[in-house]
Amino acid sequence: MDRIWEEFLAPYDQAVDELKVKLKGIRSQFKIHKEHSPIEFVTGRVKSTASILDKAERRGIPLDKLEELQDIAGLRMMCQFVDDIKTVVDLLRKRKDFEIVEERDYVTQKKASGYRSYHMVLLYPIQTINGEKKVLVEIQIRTLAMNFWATIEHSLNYKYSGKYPEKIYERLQRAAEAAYLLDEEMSEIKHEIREAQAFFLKKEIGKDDKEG
Ligand code: 0O2
Ligand code: 0O2
Repeated sequence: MDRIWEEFLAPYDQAVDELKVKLKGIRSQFKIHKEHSPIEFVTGRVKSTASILDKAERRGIPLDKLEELQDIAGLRMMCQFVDDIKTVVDLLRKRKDFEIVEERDYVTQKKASGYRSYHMVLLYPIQTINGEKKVLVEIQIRTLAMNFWATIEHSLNYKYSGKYPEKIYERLQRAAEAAYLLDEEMSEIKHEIREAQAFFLKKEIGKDDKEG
């Protein structure tokens, strides 16, 4: 990679590295408190130079304005259940180490492709030898089912450059529906588990009262 790219991408690398530690730290804190973690796992990446140039061209963004792209630094937070997404969003809104500049809710308003995910765009400050520098970072928050669908669709998109044969398009739509139903089913099970736990807790308390 040439020096200009290296210099340009360094702050994004730093932002992704720092945020990965911080966001994974949220999961660890839930674990320490023996509570259900709304975060299953976290991944992060800096966009490749080829993808940056590609997106800038599609958007008509000149080379001296590349920092306008919101997802050069990108993180993904995967959740087990749909309502964990809201918990994560609320946790991020309370943080003081970055500013949220935009939110896009594709969970309640899925994209025409079938894509579902909650996007947050942050202005994240990094400390450099030349002082503070703020960079845009995109965080995608989604369930494991949403992630499965998006990962498969993303690779197919590469193959067909977004122009799917009718059959594949229909299957992707059906797969998106199946992923949605899977999330619904899992939410139901989660509810059942909580009810069962509450029931047993009540029974235990009742037993203690009689014995005591
Ligand atoms: P643990 O204890 O394994 O959960 P790194 O820089 O090494 O921290 P990197 O390079 O970002 O991580 O790796 P990647 O592939 O982005 O994955 C980050 C974390 O997500 C890793 O966990 C993976 O194990 C986990 N991960 C990736 N894909 C899946 C998946 O499909 N399901 C689950 N459950 N986890 C996945 P850690 O941080 O090593 O910790
Ligand atoms: P990457 O690194 O390949 O994932 P645009 O980027 O023009 O589509 P916008 O408004 O800039 O749109 O941002 P949007 O749609 O909120 O988020 C863009 C990112 O969300 C994409 O990044 C994908 O990661 C993800 N995404 C959005 N729509 C879809 C979809 O239909 N299928 C899948 N699989 N992912 C989607 P990039 O640019 O693809 O980068």
